[in-house]
Amino acid sequence: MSGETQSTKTTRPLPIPPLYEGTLDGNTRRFELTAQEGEYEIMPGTVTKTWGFNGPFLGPTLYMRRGERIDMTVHNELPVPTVVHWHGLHLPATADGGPALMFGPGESWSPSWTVDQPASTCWYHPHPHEASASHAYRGLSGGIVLDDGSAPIPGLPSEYGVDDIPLIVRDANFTEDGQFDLDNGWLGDTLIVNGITNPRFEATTRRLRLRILNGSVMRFINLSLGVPFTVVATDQGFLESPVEVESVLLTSGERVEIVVDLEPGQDLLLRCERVPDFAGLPDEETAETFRVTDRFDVLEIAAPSENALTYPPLPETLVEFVEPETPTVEREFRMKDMEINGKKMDMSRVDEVVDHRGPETWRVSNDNPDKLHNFHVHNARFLVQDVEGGTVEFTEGWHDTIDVPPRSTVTLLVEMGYYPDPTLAYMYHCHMLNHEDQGMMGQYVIVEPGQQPDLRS
Ligand SMILES: [Cu+2]
Repeated sequence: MSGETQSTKTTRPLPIPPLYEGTLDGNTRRFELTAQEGEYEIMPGTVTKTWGFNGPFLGPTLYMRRGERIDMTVHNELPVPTVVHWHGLHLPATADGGPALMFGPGESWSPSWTVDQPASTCWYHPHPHEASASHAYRGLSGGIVLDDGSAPIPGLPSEYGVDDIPLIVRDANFTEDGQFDLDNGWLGDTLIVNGITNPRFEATTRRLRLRILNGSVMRFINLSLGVPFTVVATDQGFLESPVEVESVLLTSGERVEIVVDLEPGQDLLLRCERVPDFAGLPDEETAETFRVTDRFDVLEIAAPSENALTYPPLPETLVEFVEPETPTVEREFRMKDMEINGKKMDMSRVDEVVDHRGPETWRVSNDNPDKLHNFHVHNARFLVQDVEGGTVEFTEGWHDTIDVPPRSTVTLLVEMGYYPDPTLAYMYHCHMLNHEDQGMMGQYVIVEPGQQPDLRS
């Protein structure tokens, strides 16, 4: 688990999920995904029964471009109902993949939407009612590279699989015969990157852009390289300016894009280190139950050769920051004991109604002194405006998932996609998927001004 066995362990080349660009027909991009069972060698020499999209484990990285229409078809070849949520995308509720849209074995689901948001790294994973954790745990997740057609940023690596590398990082527990242990808690003692343990990436360039997703069901991952690196994007796209850091904490569901400069002859080791200050938990014992004291090797990065491609410096401004409007509506969300505002998820209940365009202020609290929670809003992006009572490590930029440390209140400026539909809800929830499955989730419905929600039954 910790790095002490590093010199003796066997590495394998980092698998790169295939980039799936779909089929372009005019302005429409068509994708077909099949959720299926399979087998995969996650650990060398051990065959594990897995689930994946268009393959045995994980899924392809989907490429989408702003302004295009997406025609998606998802086939369910699993033995159980599922549905797929496009985490980070702003789209109509009919396409969002909430639990009301579950479809059964042998059935298909064909949502469509128009891509209308800035460039970012998003992802997709199942969102079935009370079963999201087990679907994601078995391997149903994949990345989304969203391109907004802007001019390339000088010095920013962008060749997929060469210098622009997706990393899906997650943990798991295995039974003695090498199968996913679904009965032994959701925090595992094995770290998996792009589907395998102990990966190694042979760099051929002097700079890498790593698009990192914490695809864990529950685990917080605190990443460090032993050298400073540069954050260029959070969940919902580029920062206004690059930020140099020593480490970055991702709660489950969060993404970050980092730029790493490599020196010939100097291999690097991406590591998951202990989360500082027990992530806000009161003591080491509680911290151990959430496994934020664990340490793992994540990825060996082999240095490039002397004549490898070099890059110009990153610009001081990555994107122009457009100041959002002033919010006119304020809402409060208190997370405690697997409930939000004292209620567990009820698919027939509308918790919040949004009847306007423009941003809102959401004050999100974690009222459990001894439990970790984070918070994800579907069909939205938000800025962190204030944190009281705790520390959120990286507050710059646009997010869709954020740490809400014990006893803290995080104030967010939330911009939702405005797609009025009184019949279907969007979700907000703790993205520690076992908490979500236990009911720590609520529903909001977007309507025209004056309209009432009328959920389909
Ligand atoms: Cu939680």
